[in-house]
Amino acid sequence: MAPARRIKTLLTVNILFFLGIVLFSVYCRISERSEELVQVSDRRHRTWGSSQQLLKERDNILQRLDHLEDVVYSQLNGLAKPIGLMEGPGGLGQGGVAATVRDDSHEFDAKYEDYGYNAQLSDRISLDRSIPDYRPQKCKQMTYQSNLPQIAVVFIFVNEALSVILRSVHSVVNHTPPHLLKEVILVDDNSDSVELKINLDQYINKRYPGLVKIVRNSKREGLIRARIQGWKVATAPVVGFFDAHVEFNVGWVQPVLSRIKEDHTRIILPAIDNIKYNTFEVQQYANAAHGYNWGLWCMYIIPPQEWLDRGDEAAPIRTPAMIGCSFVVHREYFGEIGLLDPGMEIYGGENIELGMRVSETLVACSEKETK
Ligand SMILES: [Mn+2]
Repeated sequence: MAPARRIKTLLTVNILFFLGIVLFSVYCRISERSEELVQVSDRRHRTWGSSQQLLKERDNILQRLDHLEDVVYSQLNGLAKPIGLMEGPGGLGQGGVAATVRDDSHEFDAKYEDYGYNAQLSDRISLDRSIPDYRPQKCKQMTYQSNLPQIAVVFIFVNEALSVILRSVHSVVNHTPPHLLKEVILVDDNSDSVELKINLDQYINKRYPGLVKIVRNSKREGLIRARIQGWKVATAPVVGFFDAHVEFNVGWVQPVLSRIKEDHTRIILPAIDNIKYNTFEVQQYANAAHGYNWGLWCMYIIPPQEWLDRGDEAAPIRTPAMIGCSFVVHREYFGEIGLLDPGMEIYGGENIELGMRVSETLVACSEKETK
């Protein structure tokens, strides 16, 4: 039995020795691996560290851009502040809802009387306020060519409130694609107010250099010759004539320019809603054509039967008369047909006279507001 026990002992020793070697090599491998792991995790840590740094740098750049944006905004906003007005989104009258201001001072009453609307309230409503989009639903889905002709927008005024004029300018700039708006022309028909001279000039020259031009009549010419004055200064192929108390809405210009591009002998009347004179609330007006009564006084009329039969509220409406405070025409064509009659002194005849000379269209898809 003794040799068998010896063999057994030797075998056990061998196995233990073998196991020892295996365990030792496993131990070595594990320690190597853990060193590698340490290195890898170090590397990872370092990469993480550098990406942290990148993030920090990016944050710094973003912060600087934010700061720059603030500076630019306050510079721009600062332009309206010295003249007591407000720019930017939000505030009173935002979204075209009724605004009120509690003030029964004499100044308040005087301004009401001077302008026929609540000018003091207007001064407190942002020049960039939003208004509701009352266009027919279908108009919002329509698409237009991108290579439409450019437009010059002419605003005529006499003794209008500065904030109302500037809101007209802001809203047309805000709601017209820049590549389609060649210029805005303000024709001052010899206003008396000082703020419409110095403040308006300074503000416009800083805020819209090169885009907005101011033309001043040295004597009161009346609205017809004031519009002709604007037409003479315009250089864009299409000219739009508006009172300086309007607010334009999104997508107003594309349908107008498309119709004129198709046929340059059309005069287009953008559809109109109402801005209430006392609260500046924007009220929707139904689609209508423009007509006149036996006294040649203008009036809204029901659209023609053929338009009603079509059942398409986004379709343009043919109309026998026009409206003087909102029409767009091809510049050269307007010259060819003899413009507006410069012998006219005041409001009320041009809308019928011009309507008789041309075939025209009202575009329901083009929305803007007036008081
Ligand atoms: Mn008007």
